[in-house]
Amino acid sequence: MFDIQEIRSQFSILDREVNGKPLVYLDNAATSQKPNSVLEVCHAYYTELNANVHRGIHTLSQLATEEMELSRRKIQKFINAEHDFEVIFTKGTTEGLNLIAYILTQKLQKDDEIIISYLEHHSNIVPWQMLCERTGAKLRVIPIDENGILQLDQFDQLLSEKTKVVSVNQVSNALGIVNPIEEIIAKTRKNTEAYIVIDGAQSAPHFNIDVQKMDCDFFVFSGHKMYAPMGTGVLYGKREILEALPPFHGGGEMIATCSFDGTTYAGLPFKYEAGTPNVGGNIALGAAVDFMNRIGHENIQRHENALLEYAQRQLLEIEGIKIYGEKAHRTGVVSFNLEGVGISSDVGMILDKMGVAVRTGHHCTQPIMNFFNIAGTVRASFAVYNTFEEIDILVEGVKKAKKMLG
Ligand code: C6P
Repeated sequence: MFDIQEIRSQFSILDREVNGKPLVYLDNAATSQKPNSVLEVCHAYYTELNANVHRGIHTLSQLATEEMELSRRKIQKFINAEHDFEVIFTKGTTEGLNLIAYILTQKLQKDDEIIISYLEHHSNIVPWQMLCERTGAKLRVIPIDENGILQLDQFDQLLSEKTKVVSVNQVSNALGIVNPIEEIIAKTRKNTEAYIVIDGAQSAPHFNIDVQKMDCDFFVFSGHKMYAPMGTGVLYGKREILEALPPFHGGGEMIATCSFDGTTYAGLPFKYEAGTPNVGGNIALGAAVDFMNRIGHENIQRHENALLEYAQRQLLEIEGIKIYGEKAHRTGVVSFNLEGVGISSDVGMILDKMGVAVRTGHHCTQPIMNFFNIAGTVRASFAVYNTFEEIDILVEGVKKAKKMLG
């Protein structure tokens, strides 16, 4: 039974008002709200358990370690990784992608190629540009058509024996487009020996993830976009690949032995988890996974897809509205502009006065904005606790903005 009011009752923040109006939170692609069960786990950690992990003989340290490792196993199940030590805690997608680009440095040479797509977040562009600077490799980009859909025939032409990395997102944050990663991965495997990296920042909150079925080498996502605290995230990597590659940060926890003559590294996952981790956050990420499992992926997806379809239908009734990626397969996001309204933030400010939180601007995807020759869009993005009534308020707000600005 999918009971939206019961789900909403788990998020205290949804009861608050903004500018004298009930909060309508539609900025979930930036970060989701956190259910009370997750907040309670954070509170309980700091009031009952707080200690450093993997270091102490004392009881609290051991209990904290057990809880964090339990959370790792929950995440392992959540993404269907083969081993729990293939789950590396990070502080988010950005750190995960930078980590991968850094540890691949020795694997790339001058004129090797890295393929990304036009739909990438800056986090999946800049670390690869930095890797190109370090190695002399070249960045290649899968183009999009006017609907924002990746041109896979062009991808075929980009693939060659020079391709050493293919890194794409499963869902675009700016447009919500679901990319055909199954096809991208199959083509890459067939034609190259490239490492395959999937940015799951916008898919993990919505989809059932199965990294073994997907057959990617790396999968990264952020906890804070899927009901967990800020500063949490996961890097999944295949065992044999992580074992063969060098560490990222050096420091405590990631060593087996350390002397002035040299250091040997710990096994997985600790080799990639230097320093004191975000113990409370990582435990709470496990609670966020529990929250999503209790509702069920199918229910989450069905509800969010219905919201998206409803929002798109209602918004398209407004004359002069343009929805980017309107004809593409999308999830969780509707991104639009109003004819004659040049600045998306003006619309965002009017919506904010009505209690509606959306994101405006380039959404850290300037290449997409340049492609459509715009400075930004208004982006409404959905989570499992959003309602059809909230979409009605959004649409009313957009109509009002059109009247005031158009
Ligand atoms: N997108 C958005 O409003 P971090 O900031 O490390 O948690 O995630 C970075 C990131 C990487 N890839 C994709 C596809 C993303 O959507 C994001 C974050 C947010 O769209 C904040 S810019």
